[in-house]
Amino acid sequence: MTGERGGPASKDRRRFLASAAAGAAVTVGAAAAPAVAAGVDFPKARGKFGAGGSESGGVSRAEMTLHDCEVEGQLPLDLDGTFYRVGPDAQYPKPKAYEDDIFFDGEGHVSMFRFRNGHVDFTSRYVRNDRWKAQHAARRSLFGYYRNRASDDPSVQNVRRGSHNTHIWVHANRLYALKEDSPPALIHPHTLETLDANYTFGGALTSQTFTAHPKNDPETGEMFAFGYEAKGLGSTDINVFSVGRDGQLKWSAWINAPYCCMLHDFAVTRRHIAFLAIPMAYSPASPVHWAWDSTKQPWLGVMRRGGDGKDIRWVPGPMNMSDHTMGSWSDGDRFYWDMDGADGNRFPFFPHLHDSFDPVKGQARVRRFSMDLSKKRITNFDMQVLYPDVTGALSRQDDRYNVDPYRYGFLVSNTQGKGPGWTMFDHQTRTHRTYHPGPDITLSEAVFAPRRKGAPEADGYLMGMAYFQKENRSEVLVLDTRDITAGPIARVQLPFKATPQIHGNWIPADQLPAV
Ligand code: V55
Ligand code: FE
Repeated sequence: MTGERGGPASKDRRRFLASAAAGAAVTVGAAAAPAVAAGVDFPKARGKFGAGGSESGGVSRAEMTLHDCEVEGQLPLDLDGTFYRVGPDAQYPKPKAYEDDIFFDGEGHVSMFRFRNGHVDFTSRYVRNDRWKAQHAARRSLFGYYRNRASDDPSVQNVRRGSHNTHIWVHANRLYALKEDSPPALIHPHTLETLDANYTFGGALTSQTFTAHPKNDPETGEMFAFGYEAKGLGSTDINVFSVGRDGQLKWSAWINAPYCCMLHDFAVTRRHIAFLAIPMAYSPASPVHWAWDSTKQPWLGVMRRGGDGKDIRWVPGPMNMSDHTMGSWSDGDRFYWDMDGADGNRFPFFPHLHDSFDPVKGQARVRRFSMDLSKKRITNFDMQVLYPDVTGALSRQDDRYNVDPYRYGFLVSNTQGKGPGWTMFDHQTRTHRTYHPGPDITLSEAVFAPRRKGAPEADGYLMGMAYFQKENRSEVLVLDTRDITAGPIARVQLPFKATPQIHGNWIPADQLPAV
């Protein structure tokens, strides 16, 4: 997560672990309701949950409706669809004992920019899940550390803690808000009203969890997704499944990870499905569920798509922390998967079990993972850095190519001396171009919008949020992919700072139900 964030939190990891362990031991007492209700007073110190430095640049909390945003430049009149985005936007400050909780634990706040006839309407709403409702009624934070049930207030021990703060996805005319520890929340695509905060496909979903990174197959109309820790926190069980065009659960298989770790994204091709286990592993000693365990090895697991999962081959390989898929494909029995990834932990806010955070090892580059499944014996997976000169995060592609060979990818990059940028890669020529917005402007994830239905791969627009630090407000910048270095063709302006963002998506109007 680079995006709209400040520098890395400068927290003492050991102290964090130690105080967290102590905090966990006194959880129940510490969380008892105060005699005097605390006011809504977010900490000011950078690095504290909800404060200016907790990786997010603070909180927004305001649910907004803005009819007809100011637009500078020329928006194509036929650009018809919605740019959705979501991120953790702390609903309430945490109790003192949990102030060092991480940005990833904020409540999901969804926003949308509806583009039509050269006009753009903006709406933002929190996901009204069980957690949000409980805290709304109590007027305070009731949930402790990220994915740590033991730190929750006694009054919410049986309340779902899913925050739905990571990604939004559209399939079969439905809009989902996603968090990898919970089933999806079903959201109304035009009002952002929460329709079902625990959507289980009519009870058919057996996994307790659902990834934030599904993939759509445009040919079969299926959505592929998975849940990890699918049988409960700490479990190695993975449920991988597809949902048909009709919105019904279609195919399901169960596999096991080599150890319980963060399986944030995955790969789906026409023939294969793959997972990368990384040493961001479950640790009961960590207050925030995960810890970087340098004694563990990454493993790549590849299985046949549509099978029962028994054929999965887990193979070890070089140390890395890769999490976001740029693209993946199969060429016969050969499987290829591009991700942005680093040589070590890239999230300084998760504790280390055996070493300490290394900012050099935390720098990510685009890597290509591959496995030749025709071989009887495979001793290790292959990993190659494709563009050594570009560091960045939040890989994306033209999502119409999720399961097919692809040529173009996008990244939020960072260039020494030039600051943040959006980089577009052409894997065929192994070249790249970068748009740099200039000083004091930070960029969120860039998403791709096809120029029109059936446009060639990556022909269209690249858009995303830019935060203008000096003016403390945000804009959606719209670039033409024919030359992103030319700068925005249009700027959709908000007179305020946008809600924090993890991921977003452009959804063409023909994939949404009529208003
Ligand atoms: C990520 C983000 C999350 C999370 C786990 O980008 C992984 C990775 C915003 O929450 O819970
Ligand atoms: Fe993600």
